[in-house]
Amino acid sequence: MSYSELNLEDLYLQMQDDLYDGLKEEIPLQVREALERGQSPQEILDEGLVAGMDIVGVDFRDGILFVPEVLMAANAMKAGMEILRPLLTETGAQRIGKMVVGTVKGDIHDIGKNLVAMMMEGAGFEVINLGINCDADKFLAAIREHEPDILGMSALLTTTMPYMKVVVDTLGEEGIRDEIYVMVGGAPVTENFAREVGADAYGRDAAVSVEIAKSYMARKNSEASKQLA
Ligand code: B1M
Repeated sequence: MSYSELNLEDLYLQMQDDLYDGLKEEIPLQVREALERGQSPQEILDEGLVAGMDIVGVDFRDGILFVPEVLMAANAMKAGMEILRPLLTETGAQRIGKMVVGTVKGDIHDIGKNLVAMMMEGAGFEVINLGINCDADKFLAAIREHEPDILGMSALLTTTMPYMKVVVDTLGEEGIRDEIYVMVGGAPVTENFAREVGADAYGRDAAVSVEIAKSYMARKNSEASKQLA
């Protein structure tokens, strides 16, 4: 189908509908159409892909959709994100820091975490994306190997979010907690919860996470230059 005849509002509604129906061949066509009309990647994410996934989330919660359908919707969303990936990651921004990011143990949700990773890359961070179901040992090994400035953890389930504390505590036991800035995020995570698990910051969404990470790097660099002076 050609989407050029739809007005912008209908194009986004179609994108939401097709994401809901898991039509992963259609989503990239619609994303390209929106880009051709001058829409920014952020607008396409917010108005089309994330808005569609929000509807999926509500119907999943209410027992109208089940895991197989939600998985198809997730794959359709990923197909759209693949079109946006180069636009979000290749901005030519100067390297400003390094981040290790992963979804915690027991949790396989990765769409939001991948979005955070892409936007961090676009802002100039080198990102080591550990994937899903990461235990404390995996985070620890990656921190030792890559020596990042920031550790990002994602959790989408109320049953897996407490694992963030296990990771933070492990960093403490290993004596490296003070060497790394810990950010946590994911739908059930809150500012209070972030404090409770001993994280340094809560990233409400990908854009906010990027801003928090950038201001942390600015503080870190200015402290380092004060010490040199
Ligand atoms: Co899941 N699931 N799911 N699921 N799923 C939720 C999370 C749920 C809220 C749905 C619901 O009931 N309404 C519910 C959790 C309820 C709860 O814990 N209270 C739920 C459930 C119950 C489950 C299963 C247990 C279902 C079952 O098997 N019976 C199961 C668990 C599997 C497991 O992990 N062990 C399950 C499985 C799945 C799928 C595999 C089918 C699929 C995941 C596919 C994938 O990710 N590859 C899936 C999906 C897609 C969802 C919903 C519908 C959508 C999640 C999503 O991708 N959102 C979700 C409903 C919802 O969240 N409302 C749901 C879009 C994404 C862009 O947003 O991930 O929030 P989000 O990320 C945002 C911010 O949160 C933030 O920035 C992102 C971008 O702005 N952020 C960070 C995220 N991580 C960050 C890290 C940071 C900073 C910011 O670090 C610095």
